[in-house]
Amino acid sequence: MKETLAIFLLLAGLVTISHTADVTVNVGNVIGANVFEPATVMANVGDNVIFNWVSGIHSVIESDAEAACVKSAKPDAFASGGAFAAPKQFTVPAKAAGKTWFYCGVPGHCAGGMYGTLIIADGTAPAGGAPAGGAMPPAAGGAPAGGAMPPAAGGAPAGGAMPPAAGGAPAGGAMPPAGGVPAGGAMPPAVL
Ligand SMILES: [Cu+2]
Repeated sequence: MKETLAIFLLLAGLVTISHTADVTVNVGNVIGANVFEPATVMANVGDNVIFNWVSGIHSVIESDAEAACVKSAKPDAFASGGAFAAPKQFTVPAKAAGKTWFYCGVPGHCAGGMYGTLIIADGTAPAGGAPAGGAMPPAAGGAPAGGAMPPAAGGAPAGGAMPPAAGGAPAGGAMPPAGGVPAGGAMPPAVL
């Protein structure tokens, strides 16, 4: 029994250690906008917040308020140390629980909306639920990410015209009225 307890405690310890994660923030985006995505970043103490340059020329600087556009007065305020183009990564360890802010120091970018908020939870409750930042691998056998689905075997050719079903009405053709009453026409007097 003692061994079982020891193993349980060891596993519990491993689970706690493996709780830390990388949280990725895109700097610029695929359409070249001057943005951080997401603009509100959730992390836990012990996580690494990884700023990942996607487009443009940008920097990351900690500030003391949202949209302040001025470097934080904290002596250990984080900053990427200049403006960079992709590929570039800048990692900020999430050291203490709390809220801080960041912006891009390239002239005009912060004023144009390129700023964000970093919320660090103490780790006892997951921030935002899902594991922060981790990309879910596609399920085995699933569709390839971004790939085109091949037409199902026996299906209609993509973009092609469907042949009319055997015996069916020709596509676009007029259907004869069913049962006699012509659509929109006058009712013939009932035969007495
Ligand atoms: Cu920028």
